Amino acid sequence: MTDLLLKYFRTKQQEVQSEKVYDTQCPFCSMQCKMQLIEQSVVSRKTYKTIGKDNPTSQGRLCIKGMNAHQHPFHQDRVLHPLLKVDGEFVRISWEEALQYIKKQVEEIQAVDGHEALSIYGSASITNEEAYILGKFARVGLKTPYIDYNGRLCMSAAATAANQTFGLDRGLTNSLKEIPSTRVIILAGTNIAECQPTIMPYFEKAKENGAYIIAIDPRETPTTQLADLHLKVKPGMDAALANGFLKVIIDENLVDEDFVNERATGFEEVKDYVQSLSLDEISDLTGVPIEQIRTAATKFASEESGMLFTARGVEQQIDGTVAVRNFLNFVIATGKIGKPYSGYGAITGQGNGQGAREHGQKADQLPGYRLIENEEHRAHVAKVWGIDKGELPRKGVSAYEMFQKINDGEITGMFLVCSNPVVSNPNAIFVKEALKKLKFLVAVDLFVSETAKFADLILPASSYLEDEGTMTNVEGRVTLREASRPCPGEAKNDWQIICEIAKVLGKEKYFPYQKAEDIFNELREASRGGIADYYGITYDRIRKEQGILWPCPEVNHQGTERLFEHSFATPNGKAKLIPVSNTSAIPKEKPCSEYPLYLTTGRIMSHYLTGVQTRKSSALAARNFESYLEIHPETAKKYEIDPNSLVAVASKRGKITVRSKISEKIRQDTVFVPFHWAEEQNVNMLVGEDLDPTCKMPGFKVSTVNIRQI
Ligand SMILES: Nc1nc2c(c(=O)[nH]1)N[C@H]1C(S)=C(S)[C@@H](COP(=O)(O)OP(=O)(O)OC[C@H]3O[C@@H](n4cnc5c(=O)[nH]c(N)nc54)[C@H](O)[C@@H]3O)O[C@H]1N2
Ligand SMILES: Nc1nc2c(c(=O)[nH]1)N[C@H]1C(S)=C(S)[C@@H](COP(=O)(O)OP(=O)(O)OC[C@H]3O[C@@H](n4cnc5c(=O)[nH]c(N)nc54)[C@H](O)[C@@H]3O)O[C@H]1N2
Ligand code: SF4
Ligand SMILES: [Mo]
Repeated sequence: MTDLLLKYFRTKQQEVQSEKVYDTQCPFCSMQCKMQLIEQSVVSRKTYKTIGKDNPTSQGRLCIKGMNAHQHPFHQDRVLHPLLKVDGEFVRISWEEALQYIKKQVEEIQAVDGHEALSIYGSASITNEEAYILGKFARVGLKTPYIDYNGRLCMSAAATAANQTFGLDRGLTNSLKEIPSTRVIILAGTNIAECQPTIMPYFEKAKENGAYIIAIDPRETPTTQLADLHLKVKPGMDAALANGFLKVIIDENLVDEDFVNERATGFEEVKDYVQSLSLDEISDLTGVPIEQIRTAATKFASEESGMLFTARGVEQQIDGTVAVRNFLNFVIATGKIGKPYSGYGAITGQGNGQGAREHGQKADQLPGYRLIENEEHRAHVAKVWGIDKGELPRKGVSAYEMFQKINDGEITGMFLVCSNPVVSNPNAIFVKEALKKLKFLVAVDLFVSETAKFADLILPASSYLEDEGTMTNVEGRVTLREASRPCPGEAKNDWQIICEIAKVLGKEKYFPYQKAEDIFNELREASRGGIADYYGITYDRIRKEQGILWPCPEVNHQGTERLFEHSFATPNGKAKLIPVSNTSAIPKEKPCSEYPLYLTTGRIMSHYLTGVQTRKSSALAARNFESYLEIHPETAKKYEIDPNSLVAVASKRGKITVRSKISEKIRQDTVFVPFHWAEEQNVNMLVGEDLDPTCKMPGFKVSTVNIRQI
């Protein structure tokens, strides 16, 4: 090619090359990192990349999931049109046909099975506006009590514990910027390094500043590597471990008596119970040496400031509520809350894990963290919604219990929005069989997920790039994600879809919104005066102030960075302690001759939840393309498992096949399998159906299994 020709092409390329930058927010975890999508048009092709953008929470950082987040929305498997199942195959239909089909099915079910036969299964990955109208649609549009969401499997234990102890549940009691100045940190059952990677610098700074870090996890992880002390607890034994901590500080006179007397009730009962226990017994139960229990407890109690964090390791247990409460007993007994650099945090999981549990898609809740069984709360919300409070249904049941009701024939129709329960619920084989019994299942999703496959109708949803709305991040900071792109094909925003369904059902007067902000403004009113009060927050303020931490009751209120400085949110203003037994009310599975090993489950850095999105991302899928079994070398030897070999892992409920990954990082009595894969690698086929009696959290973190090399 001549120089002249080359020059011609170069100029031509420069001519058509353009770059557009869109502000957005990561669709994945609770950090809600702000980022920018950069679209470059080169000749006839568009390319995309994602970079971080400065903000008070993630400070411009991104992890590998954020950097590759744009890959799944552009994937060729995106659902772009409504799909109706005809003779077992999905066929494209128009929106008009889809809506008429829904109308017919809903009316038929309501006539034959009653209003309570319809249900909604929502999500904490949708915006506050969407969570809010999903709750309203269930109660006003469908008149059913049956709505719950995937956050039940996620934050419910910590939320219940915080509500009971403090009278208020906001994941972190302090903003993240206090972490670097604290003196001692306990990380209990949280793997922040892989699950909220951009939070790590706050903890690394704390360490540089001399903080002592204690991790509690049955496995060594990139998070426990940061710790000065790692308590390799036996799965499911956190409540007992916290009793050990309490016992040590009571025996060694390290209780903050002034704080306890002034700010709490119930300590004497805790003290009486704990004094009846022995550290030997606790050490036996937990598998943690007495010396380590003592060091952890005395360090935390004797320093000037301290922060304790829990996540799903402690919470996803059938005693999750009380396990968290016992750590809260310890935080209060040591006076480490309500003051600078001291506090508690349940590290939120999903992008809107915080906001989606505040505005009414939980079975027992109304917006603003109001309760559906409280007459005053009902009256407030009914007024905002323009209905009589007697018309509001009562409380429904939890996520997993809805599948039990489906199985029993009580629920015959379901709207599923932004979740994949066939992979994420415990006892997955049962869930799948139950779903097949539904007369009518609509799945609103980006893809034909493992659950959407069972749907009668799939509706194409918008991705984070196409949907505007607020997301409340890990700090309790209400952030605004702007839409960057138009919806592809005939996809629509989740809130639009709900409004259109409401309209064909003749309920349009309750759903008159033109844009997400209209919904937010109603949400502000509905939450006004409630616990999670968003009234003072507006889109304009969020844009100007880079997010606002709730509660924010007035438009001139600056938001709340640190909670409980003067009092707790309980009726008497005091934190409420309760004694927690070493062992749960419902016995957890114990290793036996047939199922000799503990199985615990969780996450890895490169994949997200059931993997529907990240398995569609070439860059992320390339890092980990299949599931695995983490197993100690001694255990592998005992069960004759070779490295990188296929292993059948079975519990009394089912069997999966995964590849062995031999590692000294895990306890010898425990194996670990991540839950990001489906079908024959769906680890939830092994997990049991017992639920925490209070919050209905499944016991994802403890099952018992046997293993066999294939
Ligand atoms: N990469 C990635 N990041 C994510 C997600 C993801 O899927 N992938 N999901 C997001 C969501 S929704 C959530 S909820 C969060 C979850 O965040 P985390 O709760 O931090 O994640 P997990 O891996 O489920 O569990 C944390 C740790 O608990 C440990 N553990 C297991 N059993 C026990 C036990 O009995 N006691 C104690 N103390 N520890 C135990 C596990 O070994 C694991 O290291 O992450 C969010 N971020
Ligand atoms: N064994 C085990 N099981 C667990 C856990 C565990 O630690 N161990 N953790 C539990 C936890 S903490 C959680 S949070 C749950 C999560 O469980 P799920 O809610 O089932 O998880 P996702 O994979 O996020 O499912 C989201 C679905 O919505 C689609 N989607 C994404 N964005 C949108 C959107 O904007 N609109 C719509 N309509 N659809 C969208 C995705 O394609 C995907 O199919 O899993 C729980 N299950
Ligand atoms: S996955 Fe979480 S930490 Fe990673 S970029 Fe997204 S929001 Fe940030
Ligand atoms: Mo979660």
